[in-house]
Amino acid sequence: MHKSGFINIIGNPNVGKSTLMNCLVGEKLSIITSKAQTTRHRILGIVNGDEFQLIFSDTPGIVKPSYELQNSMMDFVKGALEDADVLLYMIEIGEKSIKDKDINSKILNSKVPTLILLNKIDLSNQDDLEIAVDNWSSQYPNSEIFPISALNNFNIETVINRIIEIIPESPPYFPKDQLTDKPERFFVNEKLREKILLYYDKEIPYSVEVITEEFKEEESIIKIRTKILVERDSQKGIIIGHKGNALKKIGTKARKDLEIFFGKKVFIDLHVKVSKNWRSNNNLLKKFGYKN
Ligand SMILES: Nc1nc2c(ncn2[C@@H]2O[C@H](COP(=O)(O)OP(=O)(O)OP(=O)(O)O)[C@@H](O)[C@H]2O)c(=O)[nH]1
Ligand SMILES: [Mg+2]
Repeated sequence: MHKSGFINIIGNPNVGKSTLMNCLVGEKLSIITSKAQTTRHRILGIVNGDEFQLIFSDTPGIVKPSYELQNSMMDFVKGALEDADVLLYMIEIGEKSIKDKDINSKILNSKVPTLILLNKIDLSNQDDLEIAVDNWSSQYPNSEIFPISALNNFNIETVINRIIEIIPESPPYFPKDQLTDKPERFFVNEKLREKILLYYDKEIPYSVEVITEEFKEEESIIKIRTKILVERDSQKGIIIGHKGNALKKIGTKARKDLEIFFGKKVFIDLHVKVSKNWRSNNNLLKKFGYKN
């Protein structure tokens, strides 16, 4: 008997969805930073066993959209609420309730088995944890609550075993050696965006899009050409920095990570371009993979 299922991870920004995803898959598929709205796409991570295939979806954190890109991000979340075999609703210690009314009623009335994952318990203590678990179990009697630490790989095995029990009998949806639905270029873009989130402040990371235009794998090296888009001229100068030093720094950091990820030497040719208000431009959002 073979089982397969779509297991979708949703929750507020910064609760640790991507940390969980990488922990489950055992690869650095999703980028992780301490800034909210690190994840902008829906990313599949596939875990294969002899008798099961678990297709996890990492999704953007739930926000009230204030520009078109955020609308698209929320469409990824809505999609993930609709097509799950198992929903993983992630919360972090300290969170008391689900603030978004629509999502709250979806979770309350969900016909799909829902596991509430109470994350970051390494930051808590036994007493507070018990209070938190009681609070969530009484609010969501139809869901199961699992205290976890995605960062420390604590109690993750229990969650996986429960998921395997729940998912239906089905042949695999993807080839058994496939890890994700995203192409190699996507991971280049994301790695650069991770460095931009880490090394620039305020609006900069949120105004940036990264597009890899060329990815040429040769015998001993991968040659990559990538464009960093910003919304305004002033942001271009900030990204490049004095004598180009800021751009050089993130390029080098991204390259080193990508060499490990791809297991090969990498060369990146980086350019910065202004694309006025790309975050609100439907055609560009479509081109960048945020809309169908
Ligand atoms: N202490 C602690 N920190 C954690 C844990 N899991 C994640 N974090 C941290 O929380 C921050 C956010 O983690 P992410 O995995 O990027 O969170 P996310 O939910 O994917 O965030 P968005 O993509 O912005 O929605 C990072 O600094 C992680 O290191 C945990 O179990 N314990
Ligand atoms: Mg994330």
